[in-house]
Amino acid sequence: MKTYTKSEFRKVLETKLMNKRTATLEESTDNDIFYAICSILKDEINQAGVDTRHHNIEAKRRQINYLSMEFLIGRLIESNLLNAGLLDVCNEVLTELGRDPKKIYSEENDAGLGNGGLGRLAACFLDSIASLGYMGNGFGIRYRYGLFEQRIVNGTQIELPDNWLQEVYPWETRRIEEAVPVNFGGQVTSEVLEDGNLKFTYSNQETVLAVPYDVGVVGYDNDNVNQLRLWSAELPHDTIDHGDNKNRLEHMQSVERISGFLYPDDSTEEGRFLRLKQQYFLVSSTIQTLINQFKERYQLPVTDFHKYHCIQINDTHPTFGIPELMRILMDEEGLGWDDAWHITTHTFAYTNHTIMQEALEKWPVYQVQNVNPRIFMIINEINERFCKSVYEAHPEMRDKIGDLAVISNNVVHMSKLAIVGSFSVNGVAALHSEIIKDYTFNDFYKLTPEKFNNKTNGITHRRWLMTSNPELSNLISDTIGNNWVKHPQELTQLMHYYNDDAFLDRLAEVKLHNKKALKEVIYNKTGIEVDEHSVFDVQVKRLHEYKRQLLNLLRIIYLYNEIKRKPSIKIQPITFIFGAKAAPGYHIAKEVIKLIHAVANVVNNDTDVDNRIKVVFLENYNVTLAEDIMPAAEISEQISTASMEASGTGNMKMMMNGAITLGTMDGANVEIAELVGKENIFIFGLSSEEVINYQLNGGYRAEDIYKTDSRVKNAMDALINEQFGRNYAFNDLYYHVLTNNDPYFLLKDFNSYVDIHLTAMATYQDKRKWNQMSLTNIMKSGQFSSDRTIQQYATDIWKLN
Ligand code: 26Q
Repeated sequence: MKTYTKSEFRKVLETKLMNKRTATLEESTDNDIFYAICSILKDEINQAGVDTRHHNIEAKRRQINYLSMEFLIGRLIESNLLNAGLLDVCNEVLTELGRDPKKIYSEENDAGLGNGGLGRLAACFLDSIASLGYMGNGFGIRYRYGLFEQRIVNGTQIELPDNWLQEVYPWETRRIEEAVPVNFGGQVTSEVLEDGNLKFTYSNQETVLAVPYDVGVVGYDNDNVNQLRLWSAELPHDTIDHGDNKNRLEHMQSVERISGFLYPDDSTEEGRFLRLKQQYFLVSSTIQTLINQFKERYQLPVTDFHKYHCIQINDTHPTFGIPELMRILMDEEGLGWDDAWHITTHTFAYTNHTIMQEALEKWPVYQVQNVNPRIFMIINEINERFCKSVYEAHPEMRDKIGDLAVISNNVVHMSKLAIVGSFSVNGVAALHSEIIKDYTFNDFYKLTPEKFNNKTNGITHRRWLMTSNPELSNLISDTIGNNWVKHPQELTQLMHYYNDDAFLDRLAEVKLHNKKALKEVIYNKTGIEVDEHSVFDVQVKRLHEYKRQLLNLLRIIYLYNEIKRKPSIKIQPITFIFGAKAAPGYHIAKEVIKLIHAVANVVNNDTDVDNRIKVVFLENYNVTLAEDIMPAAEISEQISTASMEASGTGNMKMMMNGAITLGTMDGANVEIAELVGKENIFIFGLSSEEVINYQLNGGYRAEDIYKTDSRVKNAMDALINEQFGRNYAFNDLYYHVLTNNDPYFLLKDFNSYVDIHLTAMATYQDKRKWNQMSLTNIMKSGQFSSDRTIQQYATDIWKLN
């Protein structure tokens, strides 16, 4: 991509302002300048994107296609500037013009097309795929409304629509000429042809037009530009409505609802027909496109498709891609079942992100039939052939066929379909991948052990260190040079500074600087004044029972009551920072948000506490807010019930920014602990084995702990004794824990949590030691760059090398 001197950049900026916004530099608003910069970038991205495409087609490169219902990409301006090599020059020019670059970049709306970890992972992966120079495109949905905007009113979560497209989205290009029809519903009939084969005909289907909007994905310093293709649903122009205009308008609206909004639910199975339609909409439009492009661009027979394509499905949400590819290969390309099945099962690879039974997707047969009856027929056939093959080839597994079946009790089990139709099944952290093999999908593992593998998640260090924490990034480069930028594992070079007091002091200064910046953010958003010298203890993630924000609160309540008991007690000042959205229908999660606010209200204003503890809830936690929080974190709360968090990625973001993890041996925490060593992490609580054993044996007796342990009882009783709210405000939480026998082991882990917290606070008193721990975490975090993760996918699964 082009490089610019400062004067060149200033000049092109002026030209863009004039042409696009009819404004001079002097009179232009931040918004004008933002769009002008985007336009400069987009010219570069478009050119490099075309060159990339030509080169890829010419070389007939093998490609990875990442299908995901979520892409939580956040703002793109800084990461695009960085990757295009223009961030420094742009910052300098803006500063010289007397403009604040940060303010200008904050003109961009977050593209919040995801719920949490899974969607953000997809975004990090795209960045790494492009930055490693691979040919790999993302496919998702251009939701008109992204994940809801959270407001807190009187301590209660209110959901507002996320109107991210209100202003022009500068990064997308609509490509109506590449729109494809997606067919829903209707009937299927079959006839026997002369050659004995069956021909299927569809009738009465509803056709929806899938219109692509492409967003360039810029690789770091390599001129490689891939695409994120987001599909939008429209009524085909030639649709005839037998009726009046009002009818047509309603029809149009019902079609556009398909890409209308992202389902804000990652906890419970939402039996919603529209969500299912969205899933088919994504895979049908994408796979039609891949087949068409392959034939057109590579001029090869469709039977070679799998030699040039891998399709990675991000959890089971795009699993209908498997029967959809079968449908296209058989009904449209005329292949027989066996050839189509060979191609399909050599194309798809499935990533699992959860082992929680209630989060494994299951759809009633009639709903799948309604979405597309031909797709259901194919799933049914896949199931029958699969069960038959187990019966014949694995007599020892015959009594397991009922558990293995893709369809049982009139329900389609998406994970089973995904496993049967894929050549690779991976978990997202070492522990999680073992649990999948040993428990969740153990029967499948016995049948096809070679499919199962681990790919521990990662995060892009370009966004989560270089652009979000420039102070730390610069300190690192000043110290060890900038080799680490392209080889993040080289961060280990920092180990030579482990005993360098001057360096450790600078590290501490950077943290303090970032804490002051977050203090500002907190004050502006909440009016709460926090002490930048207090420990910043952070738990930011979706609100879920298994993530145990409630355990964090019970610990805060315990500390508070200790202070009340003896106000003169010596304690390390702490700021507890929360950020979390709750699914709108998730009552208990919303109660926890209320409790956070109730506790904050009491603790922050109690004169006995004397500002030594502050509790802060930052509303509308999203990617942009995370970029302010991560650099300032000192303690990273990763306290899920062991075995339940598949990986976690916030843990990696905070580690990379020098926070110390305080957590359970769950998900990727296990690998963090292994890397940094026991001395550089605070681990507590039950092990995953212990949790699973309790679960297999009907749980433990929560009542007993509650009755016999006074620390537990005191903390729990605060929920019902009106300490934090009148009229039994938190009865629901209290009874939810006790009458359900505490399925997330809050009470069981409470004491070890309180104890490890005290250990951490004692450790904090030794500043030098703490800085060394922080340094150790930073220097080992290169392992969690998504570049490492993508390298492993590319080599082991996608075979791109
Ligand atoms: C399914 C059906 C209907 C409606 C919604 C859903 C749905 C939506 C989103 C189910 C699950 C999700 C999201 C799951 C998720 O974010 N999982 C997280 O993935 C991360 C990346 O691998 C892990 O680090 C986290 O541990 C895991 O919880």
